[in-house]
Amino acid sequence: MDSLVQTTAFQQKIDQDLNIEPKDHMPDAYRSHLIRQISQHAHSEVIGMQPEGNWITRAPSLRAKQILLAKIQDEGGHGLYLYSAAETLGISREEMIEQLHSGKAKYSNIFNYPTLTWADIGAIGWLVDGAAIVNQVSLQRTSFGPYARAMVRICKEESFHQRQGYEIMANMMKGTAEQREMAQDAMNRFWWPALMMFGPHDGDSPHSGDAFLWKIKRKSNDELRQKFIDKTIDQATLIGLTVPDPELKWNAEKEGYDHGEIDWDEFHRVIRGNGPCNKQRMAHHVKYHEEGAWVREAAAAYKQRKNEF
Ligand code: FAQ
Repeated sequence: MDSLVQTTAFQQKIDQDLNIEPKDHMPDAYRSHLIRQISQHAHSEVIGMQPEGNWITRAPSLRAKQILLAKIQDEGGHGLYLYSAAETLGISREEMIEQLHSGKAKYSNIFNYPTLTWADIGAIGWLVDGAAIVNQVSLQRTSFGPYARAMVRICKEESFHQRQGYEIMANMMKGTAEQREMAQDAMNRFWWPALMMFGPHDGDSPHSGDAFLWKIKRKSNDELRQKFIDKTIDQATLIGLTVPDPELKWNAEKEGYDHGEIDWDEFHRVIRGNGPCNKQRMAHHVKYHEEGAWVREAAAAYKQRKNEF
């Protein structure tokens, strides 16, 4: 049970914009809030390797294949930093994976959509990494030290990812009519799910109250979504892509775009497990996790033996 003195000291630290470190006192609710968010973030990075992995063998050139391989490997690395950051809060990697497999822990809605063409790899890099960066730049100032520090490196890598995705889209838009159509189709399918990545509107976001009190979140779901929309529209226009939202309109007063209504039924359907690829993503993760058991056992045995000498 937290004493009043400890809780006050914790909140004072937060109010002074000081980082909370793993050995510092923290309320149980802060700890569990972070475990939920960081582990879900880690799962997203790792599950996010699957839709892109689908195109490694079919990348259109050796250069494209090398870049895609490096990007996917980066995403695996991001998952590892994030699992490590969550472990400092007292949960084991095994427990986090168990929560993922049982459905207790979520991962980002976006990775439950299929990658049907090469242009989808462009759309993922440009839109999905682009949305992830907007969110993660703000998380560099989150109050928990290990999470904030992981974000600094992750953001640097994500910005390469965003550019490689944009390069794919820009090249396709300079190509044949069929390639342009493919790029537009990818944009049409990924735009709305990318907006959903920022989570429900502020008034419908149950975790935001605590997240702001504890400075886990520095900007709200809607603020970040707006930032992403405003910066992405110019990029789309520049290469000739149309944003699939007829209600999109510049609002001079707020100096940002107004947009059409997001389909929240679709969002909830997908995050509850009923998106186009949820079952496939999880079955794949479970299969390779089970097949990899011998690697984990060997690594643990090696570590134990090393400690004995
Ligand atoms: N998907 O009260 P809030 C990437 C859930 S990394 C699924 O607003 P919160 C890199 C939420 O968990 C992308 N579920 O929650 C990459 C909660 O349910 P719960 C991942 C979502 O936590 C690129 C409920 O709705 N990034 O893409 C989503 O305050 C390419 C109520 O929501 C992060 O995870 C969603 N989109 O705000 C990798 C960033 N949104 O937990 C590979 C860190 C909400 O009670 C390839 N996370 N929910 O069961 C965050 O910033 C926050 O957790 C939010 C949600 C903003 C996602």
